[in-house]
Amino acid sequence: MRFLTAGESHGPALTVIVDGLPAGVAVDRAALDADLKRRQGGYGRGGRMKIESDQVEVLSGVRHGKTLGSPVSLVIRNRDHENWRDVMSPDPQPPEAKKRRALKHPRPGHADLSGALKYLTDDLRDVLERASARETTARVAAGGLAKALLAAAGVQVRSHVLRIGRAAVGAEPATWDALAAVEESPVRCVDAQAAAAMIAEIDAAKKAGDSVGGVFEVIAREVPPGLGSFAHWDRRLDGRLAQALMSIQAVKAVSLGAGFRGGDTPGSAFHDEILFDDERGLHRPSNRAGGLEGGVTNGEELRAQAVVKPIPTLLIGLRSIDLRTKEPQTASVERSDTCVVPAAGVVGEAMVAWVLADAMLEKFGGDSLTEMLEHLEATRRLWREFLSRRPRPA
Ligand code: EPS
Repeated sequence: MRFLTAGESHGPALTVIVDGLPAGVAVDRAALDADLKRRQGGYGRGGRMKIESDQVEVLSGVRHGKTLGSPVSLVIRNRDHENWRDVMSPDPQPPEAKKRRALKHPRPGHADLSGALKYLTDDLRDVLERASARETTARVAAGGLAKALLAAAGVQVRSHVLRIGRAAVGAEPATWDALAAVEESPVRCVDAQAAAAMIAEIDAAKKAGDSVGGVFEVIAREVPPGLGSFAHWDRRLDGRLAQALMSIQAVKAVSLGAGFRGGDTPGSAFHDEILFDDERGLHRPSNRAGGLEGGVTNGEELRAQAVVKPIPTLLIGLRSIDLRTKEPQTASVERSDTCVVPAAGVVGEAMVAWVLADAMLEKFGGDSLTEMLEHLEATRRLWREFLSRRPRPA
C-alpha cells in the first residue's frame, strides 16, 4: 500500500490518494470524520481549529460503503482558504498579495530556514504552507482506511498522552481498557491528576507566550505475530514504525516498548521471559519489547512512543534574522497553537495503523479483504497446531 498527500495549509484543500487497499474494506465516513475531529481537538490548540471543521469527501475507490480495490481519493477542504484566496492563488497576483502574508524572519525549529535554503526563496510562506502540520489531516484520513482494514482482522489501535512539559503519568503502562476513556480528557490522558498538571503546563506556556511539547504513546492490540522481517533492514517493522512516527511534524524521538530504558537496565531485567502452560498457552509476563522482537511482531501488544517538541511558533520571538537584509530580527509570529501533543497522538495512531495494515497485506495478501481474512484464519490454525505439538514421551 502507499499513500500520497497534497495540499497547502491555507490552500483550497488537502488531498490524499490511497493505493493498494484490497476490495471489500468497509468505509464508514462518520468514523473517518470522527478521527479528523479528534485530531483537531486537545487542550492547547489555537484559533485555526475554530475555523476548520474537517470532513472527508470521497472522490473515488469506494462504492456503497466498500472499497473497490481501485485508488481511493479523499479531499478535506480548508475553510480558512476563503481568507487567503489571493495569498494562495495559483495565478500571478499583484505584488500586494504576495507581500500581504510574506514571512521573512525564519522561526528557529520550523522548516522555514532549511526550506528557504533548499528552495532559494526568501518568502517563507512558500515553505511553511506545505511544511505545516495541517498536512496531518490527510494522513489521519488515510490512516482511517488502514484502521478499517485492521478492524476487519480484529486489530485495534489507540493512543494516549504520557507527558506534557514537566507533567507526566506514572511509569506503570496504561491498560488497554483505561485508554477507552482518554477521549473524555482534554489532554487525552488516562490519569486525571496528571491531566490537570498537563493543563497547567499548557496554561503557563500560553501565558508566557511560549509553547510546550510532550510524549504520546500508540498501542495496537491483537496484532498477529510474524509481521515484518528480520531478513532485511528495510523490512524490519520496528524501523518502519519508527520512520512513520518520526515523519510526523514536530516529532523528535521515537521508542518502542521500554525503549530508552534498554540503555540502563541489565538484560535480565529488560527481556520478557517466555512461558507456556496448557491453560494460557504461550505467554509473556512482561512486554518491555513493545510487541516486536527481531523487527517482527511477537503477538504481544504493540507499544510505540514519540516525543513531540514544543512547536516553533512563539509569541516571545526567538532571535533570528531578516533573510533579505541579514539584519538581526525577532522570529516571525503567526497565529499558533500552544501545544499539539494530544492531536499528535491521533496522527500517531494513523501512522501506526498504516504501517500495520501494509504489513498485514504483505503477509496475508490478496486483492479482496475476503482473501486476506481467509489466509489469516488459515495461518492462525497453523499457529495453533504448531504450538500444540509435543514429542511423544519415549
Ligand atoms: C501550523 C500553524 C497553525 C496550526 C496548524 C499548523 O495554523 P495557522 O497558521 O493557520 O493558524 O493551527 O495546524 C493546523 C491548521 C491543523 O489543522 O493541524 C503550522 O505552522 O504548522
